[in-house]
Amino acid sequence: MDLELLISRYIIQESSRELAELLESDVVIVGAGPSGLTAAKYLADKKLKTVVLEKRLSYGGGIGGGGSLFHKVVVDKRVVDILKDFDIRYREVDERGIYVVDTAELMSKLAAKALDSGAKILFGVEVEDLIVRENPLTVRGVVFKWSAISLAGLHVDPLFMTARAVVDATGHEASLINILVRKNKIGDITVRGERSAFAEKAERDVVEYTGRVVPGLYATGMAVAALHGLYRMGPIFSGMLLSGRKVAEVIASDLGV
Ligand code: 48F
Repeated sequence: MDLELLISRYIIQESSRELAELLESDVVIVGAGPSGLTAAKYLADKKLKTVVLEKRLSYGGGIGGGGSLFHKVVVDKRVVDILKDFDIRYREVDERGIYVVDTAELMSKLAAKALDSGAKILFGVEVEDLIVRENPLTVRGVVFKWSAISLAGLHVDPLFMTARAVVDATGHEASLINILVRKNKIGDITVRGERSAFAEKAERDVVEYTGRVVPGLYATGMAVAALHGLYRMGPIFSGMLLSGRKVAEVIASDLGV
């Protein structure tokens, strides 16, 4: 048998088999940035079937850009336990509890530990809508297609993936929350858009406001800042990691695990 045939057969067979299983997940996280990847590990640790859908062909979101392309980002002492959970090395640079981490190490280890814990990460998948039910408005999953389809400008119907919890980890875009509000005419939720820089307050508030948006839909990371009109913090990432861990805790509690 030709090797070319085997290559194609096993890629399609194994991907389809796994994808079919993931269509009924416990948690779908949209966006493989720092908050989404952190949430994925802690949710998978709870044995929840967790999948991260990322529209690009790589994980890390805004981490790779570091601070204006410098290859380090800052974290503070509040996340030392999270860095240890992920085996991420850090260097203390200031006695006020300021540390720096390497961007390549941060993004790869967040992803590696999420995968080790059992989460799946699928690249090139764009979420373009939500599955909803009414009274009360509840999110039951996502509507997705391969990113290449939208990049090519093709009109192709998408597919569905159901979940007990969907997480908007799409960053500044807050894609899912914007879709929820725009397509379902929700009067009482407004995406306020993030404010100018006030790093210290932003770092605290983004964690405090992390949580459930409507039943079935949760927000983490900069999507929280966009929703609630919070300040921006720039390339300090403690808030993102703490927000990811918090959303995992909220979901685990809501799902009773
Ligand atoms: O932007 P991103 O890194 O989100 P985050 O976890 O972290 C924000 C920080 O990186 C930084 C910051 C904090 O200091 O300000 O910006 O909140 O990652 C979001 C990911 O979601 C993907 C996008 O490609 C990125 O990798 N994404 C966005 N919309 C969709 C999506 C979508 N509709 N479907 C799939 N993936």
